[in-house]
Amino acid sequence: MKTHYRACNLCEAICGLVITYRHGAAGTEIISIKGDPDDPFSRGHICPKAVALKDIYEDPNRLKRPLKRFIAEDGTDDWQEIGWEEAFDEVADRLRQIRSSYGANVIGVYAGNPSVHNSGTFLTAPGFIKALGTRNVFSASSVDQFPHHFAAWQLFGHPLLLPVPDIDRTDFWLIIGGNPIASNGSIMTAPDVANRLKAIRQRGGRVVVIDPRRTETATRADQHQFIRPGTDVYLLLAMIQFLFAEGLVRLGRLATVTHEVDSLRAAVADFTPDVAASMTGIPADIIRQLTRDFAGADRAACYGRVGVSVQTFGGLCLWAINVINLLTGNLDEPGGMMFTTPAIDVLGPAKPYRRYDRYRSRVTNRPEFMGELPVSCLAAEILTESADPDWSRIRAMVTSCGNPVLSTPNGCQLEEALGQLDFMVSVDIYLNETTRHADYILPPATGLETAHYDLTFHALAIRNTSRYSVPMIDKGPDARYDWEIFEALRFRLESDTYDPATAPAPQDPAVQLDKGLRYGSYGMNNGNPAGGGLSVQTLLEHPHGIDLGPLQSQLPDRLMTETKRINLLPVSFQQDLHRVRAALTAPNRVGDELLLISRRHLRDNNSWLHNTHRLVKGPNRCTLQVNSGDARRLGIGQGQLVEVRSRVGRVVLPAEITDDMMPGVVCMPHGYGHHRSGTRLDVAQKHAGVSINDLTDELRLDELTGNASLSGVPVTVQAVLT
Ligand SMILES: Nc1nc2c(c(=O)[nH]1)N[C@H]1C(S)=C(S)[C@@H](COP(=O)(O)OP(=O)(O)OC[C@H]3O[C@@H](n4cnc5c(=O)[nH]c(N)nc54)[C@H](O)[C@@H]3O)O[C@H]1N2
Ligand SMILES: Nc1nc2c(c(=O)[nH]1)N[C@H]1C(S)=C(S)[C@@H](COP(=O)(O)OP(=O)(O)OC[C@H]3O[C@@H](n4cnc5c(=O)[nH]c(N)nc54)[C@H](O)[C@@H]3O)O[C@H]1N2
Ligand code: SF4
Ligand SMILES: [Mo]
Repeated sequence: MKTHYRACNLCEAICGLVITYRHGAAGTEIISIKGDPDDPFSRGHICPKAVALKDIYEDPNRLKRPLKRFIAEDGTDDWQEIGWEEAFDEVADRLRQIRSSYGANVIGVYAGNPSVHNSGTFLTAPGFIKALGTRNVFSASSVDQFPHHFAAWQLFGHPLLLPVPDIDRTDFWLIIGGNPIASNGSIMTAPDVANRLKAIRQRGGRVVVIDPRRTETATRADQHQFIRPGTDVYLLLAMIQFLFAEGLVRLGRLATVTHEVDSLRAAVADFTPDVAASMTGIPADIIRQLTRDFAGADRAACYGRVGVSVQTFGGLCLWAINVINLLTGNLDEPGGMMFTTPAIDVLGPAKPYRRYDRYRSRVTNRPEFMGELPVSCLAAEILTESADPDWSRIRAMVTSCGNPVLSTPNGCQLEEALGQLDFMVSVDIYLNETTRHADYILPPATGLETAHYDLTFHALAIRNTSRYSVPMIDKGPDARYDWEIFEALRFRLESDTYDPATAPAPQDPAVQLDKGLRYGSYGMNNGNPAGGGLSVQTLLEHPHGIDLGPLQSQLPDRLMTETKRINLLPVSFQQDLHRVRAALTAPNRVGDELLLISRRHLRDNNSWLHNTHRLVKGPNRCTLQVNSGDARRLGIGQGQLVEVRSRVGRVVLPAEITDDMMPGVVCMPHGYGHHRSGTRLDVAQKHAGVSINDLTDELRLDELTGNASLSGVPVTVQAVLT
């Protein structure tokens, strides 16, 4: 029996694992997967998803060789396995052909969430996309954290300069629109968040949760307030207004680099707690008390996540959250919101960031941000013909690590659009609701078969840490790593005379990672002595990972704004306040409408871990949670099937009556809807559920950032009479 140590790459918590296994005649047998008590960061914690690494490895549905679509004799579509070189040649040929006939922009790209959980993809997919030369790049970022990036860019000068809550040292953790007990934390890598949260309370601190649902996190907090979905901006503006009105502003150390304080005070003057109360449903006295408590705490962190990001005022919400931390002296201070000093810094050298509005989406005229267009616009870009031959519709798609049919708004529309493409290729390990539309699927080695360094999540962690994982299982000669796939395609796209016999072999990402470590803040080649300094070799000698200490204050030096100062009220946010004012007079709800929000469950991972029996067994989790008062009014019984309708679609699912829901709000998980035909997901199909994104609306988005507004979708709910 052998033992292997690695970091789990399934979610942002990057827990250390101890895996025991043995090699036998029938291949590798994984005996156990447990938390690694010697990992200084995760301290032995794991969640039930970790065992999925075994299930994915063993899953008979997981693809291992390229699949090509063909038309069978009976006229139906079918798939055949082909060789890798053949697949690379054919895919690259088709992409080149399409590009030379219509221009590069007719090729669309969608990169999904695991792109940031795989260092091979993270390092090589951008080079491939650049070689395609298209502007039509989309990703899961615009159904998730675009507002975080936008606010970070505007305030601190770079979209990736994201502050994280220093929860191990805080006395007051205000959580708005996040449920870390279920999600294990996001834009806050904090393994074992439950014990870290408990520790705050044990040392006399407070945890307050603002959420339309009494979540698993809310029940562990000192205080929970329901909030009407999509209205957080009023709460946050009122907190800023009240901080000024009560003289609670303490800029502290950052006062000298912070400007436009008076403009901010004037801009928020009319957003009082009373105004906020009428919009949010939170009593004004509670807003005042919350603001006083937050400002009065020695060390406080106001943290917002998906719930405040995927809404109509997501950009303003994230801006306001940063502003509240700044005004109360909690930005860049221990126990507040801090920046990491990662071992490998992905931000690059300080230079003005200009990747915004360099071009716009053709049909919807939305500005580019970080080299991407909002994914809410993708279906329209495929479906809308253009008279302009230079600006054709998207005719081909490349997807990688993504399942946008289930994860982006109006999934049915996107599904229809994907069906109208001339060509599609997916880099993915499953034949699922999205990749079934492809002509070729290229499945990389994954999980236990790969080496891994968490470039993204070490950079967003609540402590500075570093850890490198080597493959546990040899992928075998028939498989390819993700970086081999992207590099093989890039080489072919870049050169007209590509010849595999003479072409260079793709470079193993370990080389780049080693360089990043060696020349990084703790690197061997960066003034840190050999032995003490980091390199891939040092990390190999420390298989449980290395703790590099608590987060350090680093402003103003770290600021990447051109002025090296923080403008509290950038023009973009100031202008967007007009939208907030206009919405004040719009009705909260019309007639019988309820507002739909999403939820995560500890045993789900977006859309893609439903093919493991261990994670889907038990009671059906794909239910519509409804408050008991609403259920009574609508004549809905516990477990009864209900029909939910929105502007874009309808779904039918069982009701779950619970007073954990705010009255007027209903809730569904996302990532279900596996009833769609043509997939190879034997287990998931038996636990199909329905997709919330057949209800979410591609026309609802945050005008400022282009992020989808998935929260607070107006729906009607009706009992299905059987
Ligand atoms: N209504 C609603 N919708 C939401 C959300 C919500 O809260 N509510 N959340 C949004 C958020 S935050 C996100 S991030 C998105 C996620 O949206 P997506 O990223 O589009 O969806 P996932 O379900 O994460 O899909 C992951 C895909 O990657 C594949 N995969 C897994 N491992 C690998 C690998 O190693 N290599 C490759 N190449 N592929 C792999 C899986 O098979 C799957 O197809 O969903 C968003 N959609
Ligand atoms: N188990 C599990 N873990 C995951 C994932 C998963 O699918 N399953 N997905 C991963 C991904 S991709 C991400 S991005 C992270 C997300 O991590 P989190 O942000 O912690 O994710 P959620 O659990 O969706 O929490 C969002 C909360 O916002 C609330 N909410 C909805 N609308 C509003 C609103 O208008 N205002 C306020 N104040 N709250 C609102 C919801 O009720 C919910 O409790 O989780 C990651 N971890
Ligand atoms: S919390 Fe996340 S990183 Fe930790 S074991 Fe679970 S899925 Fe893996
Ligand atoms: Mo996400």
